[in-house]
Amino acid sequence: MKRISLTQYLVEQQREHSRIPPPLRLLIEVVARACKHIAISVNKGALGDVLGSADTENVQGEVQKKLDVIANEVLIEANEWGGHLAAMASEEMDSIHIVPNRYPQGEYLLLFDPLDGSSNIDVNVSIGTIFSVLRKVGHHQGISEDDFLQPGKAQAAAGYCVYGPQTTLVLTLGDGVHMFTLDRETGSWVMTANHIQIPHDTKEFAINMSNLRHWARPVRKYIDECLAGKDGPRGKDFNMRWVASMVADVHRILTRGGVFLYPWDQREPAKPGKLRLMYEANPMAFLVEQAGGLATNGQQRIMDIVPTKLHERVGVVLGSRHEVERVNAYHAEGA
Ligand code: P6P
Repeated sequence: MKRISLTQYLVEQQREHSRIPPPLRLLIEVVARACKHIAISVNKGALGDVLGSADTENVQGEVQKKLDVIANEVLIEANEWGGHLAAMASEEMDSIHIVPNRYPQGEYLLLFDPLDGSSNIDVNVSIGTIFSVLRKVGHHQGISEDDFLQPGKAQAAAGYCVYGPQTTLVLTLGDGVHMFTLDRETGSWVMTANHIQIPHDTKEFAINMSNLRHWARPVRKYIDECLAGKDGPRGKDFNMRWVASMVADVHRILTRGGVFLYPWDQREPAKPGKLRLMYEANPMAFLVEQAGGLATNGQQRIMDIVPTKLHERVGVVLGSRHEVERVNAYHAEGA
C-alpha cells in the first residue's frame, strides 16, 4: 500500500472519485487537525493541567473530566469559522451549537463524543474522539435539533481518533475504512491501512462481565456458550477483552476481528442501553459495516434506527458478521 497523507487521500477522493465535495473535504481536514490538538493535550497527562474532574456535569448527568471539556472546546473552535457546518452536537453539550452568524453557514452537521472513555484518562489507558457527519436536509431557514434526527444510514462520513500507543485516525466516506497514523515528526496523518475488512468469524468477545446478572436471556445464552469453550456448543475456546473505551475496543475489532456488546440490561429497564446512538453507535456502525461487519441492537440494524432525541441511547452488538448474526438469532428466538 502506498503511504499517502490524509490530505492526498482526500484530494484524490474529491478530484478523481468526486466522492466528496470541497466542504466535506475541509470538514474532515479540520476535524483531523482538531484531533491532533486534542492528542497534544491528552499526551501531556500530569505534566499539564488536564487530568482530573472539571467539577461540572454533562447532559448525561456524568461528572465531566477536564479533558472532556478541553476536547469539546477544541472541536467547537476548530469547526465554527470554516463555512462547512450549519451546526454541531456533542455528548458534552445539552443542546446543539449553531454556527454563529458572524461566520458563513454550511450544509453539514457534525456530531461528536469529544473524548470517549473518560474513565480511562487518569489511568493512562487509550481514549478517543468519535465523530459523525450528516447533511442538513431541506432548504428551510435556520437549524434546530430536529435537523440532526436522521438515521445512521444518512451519514456522509464517520470516524474516530484513538489516543493510544499510536495516535490513529480511522475514517470512512462510504468507500471503505482507512487508517491514518499521526507522524509526530512531520505532523502529518499517514495512511497505514486501507479498505479494512473485519473477519466474519472470531474467538474474541468484548463485554462488561460485571453486568452478567442484569442481561437479557439472549445475551446470557450467547456469552455462556462462548465461556463453555471447545467442550461447549461453539466447539472453540474464546478470549475476552474489555477496555471500557469503545474506541479502543472497536479499533481492536477493525484490526483483528471480534464482537463488542453493550446490550440493554435490567439495571435501568427504561433505557434502551448505555451508549449514545447519534455520536457513538451510529459512527461506529458505519465504520463496522463499511469493513464488512454488522452493527445491531440485537434486533434491528443500528443505522436504520430513526432517532427521536439527540442524546438517546441504544443497545449495541457489533463486529464480526457471523457472531452478530448469532446474537440477533438468539434475540429473535427469545433465547
Ligand atoms: P462501562 C465510556 O464511558 C463508554 O461510553 C464507552 O466508551 C465504553 O465502551 C463504555 O462506556 C464502558 O462502560 O459500564 O463498562 O464502564
